[in-house]
Amino acid sequence: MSQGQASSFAHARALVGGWRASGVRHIVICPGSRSAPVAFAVAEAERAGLLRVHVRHDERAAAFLALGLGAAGGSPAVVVTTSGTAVANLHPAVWEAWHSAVPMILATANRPEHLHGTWASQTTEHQRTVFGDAVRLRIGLEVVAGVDACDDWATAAARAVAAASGSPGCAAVVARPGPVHLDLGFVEPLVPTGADASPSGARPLPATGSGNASAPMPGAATHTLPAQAATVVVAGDGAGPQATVLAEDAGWPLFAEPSSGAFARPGATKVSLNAIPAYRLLLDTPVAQHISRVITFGRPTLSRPVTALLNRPDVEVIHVARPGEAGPPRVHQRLEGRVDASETCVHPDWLRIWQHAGAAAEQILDSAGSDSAGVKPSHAQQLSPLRVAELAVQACRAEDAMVVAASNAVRDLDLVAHRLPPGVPVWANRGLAGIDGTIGTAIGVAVGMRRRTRVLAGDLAFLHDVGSLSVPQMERAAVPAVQIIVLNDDGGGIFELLEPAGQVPGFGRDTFERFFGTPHGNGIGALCAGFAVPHVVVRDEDGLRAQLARPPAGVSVVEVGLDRRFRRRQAARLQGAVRTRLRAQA
Ligand SMILES: Cc1ncc(C[n+]2csc(CCOP(=O)(O)OP(=O)(O)O)c2C)c(N)n1
Repeated sequence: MSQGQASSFAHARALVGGWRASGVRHIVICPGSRSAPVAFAVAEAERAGLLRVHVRHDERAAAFLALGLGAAGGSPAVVVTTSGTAVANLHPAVWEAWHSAVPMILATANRPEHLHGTWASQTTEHQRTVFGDAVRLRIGLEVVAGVDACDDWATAAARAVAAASGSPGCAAVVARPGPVHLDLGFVEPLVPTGADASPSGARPLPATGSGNASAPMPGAATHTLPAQAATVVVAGDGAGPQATVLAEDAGWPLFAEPSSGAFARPGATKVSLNAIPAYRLLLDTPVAQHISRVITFGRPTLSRPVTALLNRPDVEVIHVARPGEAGPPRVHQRLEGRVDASETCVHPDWLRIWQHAGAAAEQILDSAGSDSAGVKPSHAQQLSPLRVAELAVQACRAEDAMVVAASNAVRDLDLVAHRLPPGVPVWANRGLAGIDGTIGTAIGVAVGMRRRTRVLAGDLAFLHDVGSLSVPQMERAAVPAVQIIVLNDDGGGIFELLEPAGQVPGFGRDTFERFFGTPHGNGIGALCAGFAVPHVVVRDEDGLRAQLARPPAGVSVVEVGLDRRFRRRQAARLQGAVRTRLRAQA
């Protein structure tokens, strides 16, 4: 730290320079007065073409946009906010980033520490620690009159990038990608003055830490598992192709969640034959009784049948973890590093049995829209939700991306995701599986990956994040096509499949509707119109196909009307049909 004058703006400029030098490419900034020094420093960098800047009013939407940008790969995106409640609005995305290991930096402006807890406007003593233990690293910085700490701020910026990226040895609580909080105490003046040096006169940046933003590679250790006939590989969210390689090399069935990234080996042009279609429908059939060992990768939290499998007392669970990742609660062995099998599966029939079972389930799914399987949609709707997911998958090209909301959307996709071209990245906020932030995340993924992106979301997930449709006019042209397919069943369809929709003594359907089904009647088209977002309603397959074939530029919405009660009938009949077919084949 050197003595001498340096303004809030000079410190903010050093901070932004530190981020840039460490590989940050995207800044999401929300308007505010206390954060003005950073706004001007960011404006300067944007003007020089050094950063891509996104402006959002709603800090919750801003943070989910940053989450999507970080999920798209590469360096963390930075979210900049003013002080006070603005900061608390970042919290949902911070939790999601923590649990799904997405790099992200929260840069929150504040008043100097001596004003915290003094009733100074928009200032709280809780801001600096608001995220508790849910950040990998927290750094408080202060501008002190008469002190030039610009080098310290640039160094802190680099440390934040390293910690958010999961680089080891940078004082982060866990060496995994995740959120990092920089709380910035600024003093007046909050805008640049004539005394601030021009950018060309800015001092050279001090040497910065590692800007390596790639996910940490598993350690060098190699573990060899004894091949054993009754093993399956479960690839949860974020598992990656290591799961595919193990399943293929050992000849084991692979149960891959849609956001596992494990449908194909690296470089493969076809989906792995080990990936078992509709695996979750098979876990309630006799073939699953033989499973004695499960190897898990990533975060398998999507379906109850998989959770039940992992909790079966006769099943051994081995989790292949990334550094700092705990694994499922009931795990017999936790391995870090490379895992392979000692020999190929001694019973090749094991894989074949599962492949046949998967093919049978797939046939039933294919007929799910017809009378023959007894799972025809009601008269009120022409399309079943599964068919919508299937058509969305069919429309995807290898250059596209897909983002899927929590609740039924991701579970529908789970049954058809193996039909996506292997190059299509699928993102789901599975860290905490909230229905919030889907639209913001999707825009972030599309912008960060520069890919046309399809989004599958229920109506409540859509409404929850409708504010993310608010993209500043001058940024719209730079957003790739983000086509949001809203499965509108007027409420929470997933609850139709859960206990509250069953017989609950003393309570009837009216209670279910009021507290779980929660019909809202909101006009999705009218909301879209307010945001100048193109919107269409489709009623049949041809209509949906036509829309999927030519998504307009930028954000757009395709609304499909569905019957919520149909969910329960369809789920029961599908499961029943699969069980009956496999029993007949046994
Ligand atoms: C932020 C958040 N709030 C509440 C929930 C609980 N929740 C889970 S699913 C669901 C309903 C979702 O409805 P919708 O998005 O329309 O999808 P559907 O269930 O109809 O498929 C709710 C409220 C949640 N997961 N996340």
